Amino acid sequence: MTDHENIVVSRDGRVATITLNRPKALNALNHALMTEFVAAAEELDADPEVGCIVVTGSQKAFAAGADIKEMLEQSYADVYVKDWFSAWDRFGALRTPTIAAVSGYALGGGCEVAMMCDIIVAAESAKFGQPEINLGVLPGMGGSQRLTRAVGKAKAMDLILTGRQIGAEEAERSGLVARVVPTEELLDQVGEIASGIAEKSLPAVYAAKEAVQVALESTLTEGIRFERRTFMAAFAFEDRTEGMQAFSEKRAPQFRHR
Ligand code: CO8
Repeated sequence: MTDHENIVVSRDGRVATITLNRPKALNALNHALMTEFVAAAEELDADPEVGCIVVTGSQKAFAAGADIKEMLEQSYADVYVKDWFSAWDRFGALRTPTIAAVSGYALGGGCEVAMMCDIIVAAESAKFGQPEINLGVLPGMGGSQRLTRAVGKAKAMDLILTGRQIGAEEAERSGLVARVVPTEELLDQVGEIASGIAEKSLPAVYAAKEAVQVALESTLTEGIRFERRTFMAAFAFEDRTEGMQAFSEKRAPQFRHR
């Protein structure tokens, strides 16, 4: 993997980790970081030897938002012509499962990147918020949409209109995060979740992820139809035969596609 200035990419078996690495700016997401991050994520996504991608930051900050100092310099024409930050959409569209391991601040764009991931695991120290309202703007990387889908209108309006931060416990209670773990155990516990996912059958994982995403973007009837057809299509996977055979023979499955 090539050298990066704003991220660190590491591999442990079938699990890849992208660590945001702009400590002086609390991992604020500038254009250079986005470009490196999305390119690295797409490269990992295209590698069938990678079964799960973990995204993390430092203990103090997952990411404190888009880079405010960089944004300050931009005009409307600048951001419109450059389609500012649209590359993040490509990260949200990866097929490989992604887990955000959040410690410290996940604010603004930081919270939005965490929400682009499939699962958020929060350290007890995590703080989530959409403080853009305090800068005279609103969320711009999907926060008003993904947060509302994750936690519902009441809490989304509360967070987006007041700009207040919530801790890990409130975030879990609200449905924003999947699990809360002791801060010092964050990376170990996320590593275990990630390697567990990475050992499953890759086509089944891709299909399951896609089905959940369809739930967020379709009617119930369309979603059920998509799920049923995809479930039936899974009968064509060799790994499905192996999975069911292994169960019948009381042994662990040896998936071929993983
Ligand atoms: N951008 C740029 N620099 C930042 C950012 C940021 N978002 N956050 C922190 N920093 C810098 C600080 O300026 C400081 O740098 P320096 O030492 O050079 O002054 C350094 O990081 C350390 O920060 P603090 O001294 O402020 O640390 P504290 O522990 O006192 O405070 C906070 C931590 C509470 C996280 C505080 O830094 C803060 O409030 N940060 C800003 C949070 C914020 O408002 N985030 C939202 C940004 S807007 C956004 O994300 C919109 C995304 C949509 C873009 C869509 C484009 C189309």
